[in-house]
Amino acid sequence: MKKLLITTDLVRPSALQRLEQAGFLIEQNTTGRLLTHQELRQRVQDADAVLCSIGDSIDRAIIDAASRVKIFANFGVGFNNIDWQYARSKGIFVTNTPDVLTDATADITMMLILAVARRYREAERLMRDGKSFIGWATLRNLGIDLRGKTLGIVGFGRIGQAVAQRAKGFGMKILFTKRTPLTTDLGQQVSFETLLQESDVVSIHTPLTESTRHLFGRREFEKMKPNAILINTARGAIINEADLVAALRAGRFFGVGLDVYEFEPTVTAELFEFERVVMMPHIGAATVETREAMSRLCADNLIAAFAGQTPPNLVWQTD
Ligand code: 8YV
Repeated sequence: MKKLLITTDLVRPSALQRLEQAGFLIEQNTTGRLLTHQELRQRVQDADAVLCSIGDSIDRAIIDAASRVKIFANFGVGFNNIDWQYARSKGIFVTNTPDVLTDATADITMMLILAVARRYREAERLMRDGKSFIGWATLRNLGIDLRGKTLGIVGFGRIGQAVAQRAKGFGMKILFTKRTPLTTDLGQQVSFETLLQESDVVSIHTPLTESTRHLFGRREFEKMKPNAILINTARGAIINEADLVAALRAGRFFGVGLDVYEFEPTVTAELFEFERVVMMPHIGAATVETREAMSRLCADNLIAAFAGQTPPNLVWQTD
């Protein structure tokens, strides 16, 4: 029997069943929380495979302890939580779940853009407080139109492009940054500087790497239009949250929409002070269909690894 440690409760029953049928003996984390580093280190010792989530830090200490592990199958497209170069150097497969969550994440990005632009939170609160419909206050609830506005997409991979497709339907002009040159009908490739200066809405869709950590801080906020909207559905640490709070306090931004946080699962408390900040609990990929598909991909990768095949979603083959 090959022992599979599953650290997360996100995996759907259909995939669990498939894995059992494929001969995996499943040990699931049933604590209802993330495993601590120490618990993880202990539990990987007798595992042959690990299905982990982006909340697990798979660092050198974990990889060294995982002497029998053949594959870390990450439940997520992002894999900044895994020292994959080190794992690879030790002959361990590392896989992720690309493509299947592109639409769900692009959808939630549009949801955040619309929620901030139309001041959804304030309007909703007025309703619940019974303070709406007390006459039409002309200046109350005034949002901004998306048509004719410029959306700057930082990182133009699968999710960035899916956001561009949606935003074009809303009549937005698209600017984007990307490491490699790209000519496309979806929008215009520009420098990061130009994107910051010209966008009414800036949306982040780049992976978290050493070069994108704190890509957004005080200097970048100052270059943006003072009334811009900032959206992050990628990784929290791409934004320096202390600088974000300072910029919000200084009255910058029409509003901010966040699905991810620098110190996840902890949320910087000051962010709750601002009515103009719309926050979601990292639910970009949280739809029934997407979770099902992510579970399926994890199972595909695990099963392939033990069938003498190359798993289909090796992270070092990511474009
Ligand atoms: C997932 C994510 O919900 O896929 C990713 O990279 O950040 C999320 O949308 C997460 O993977 C759950 O582990």
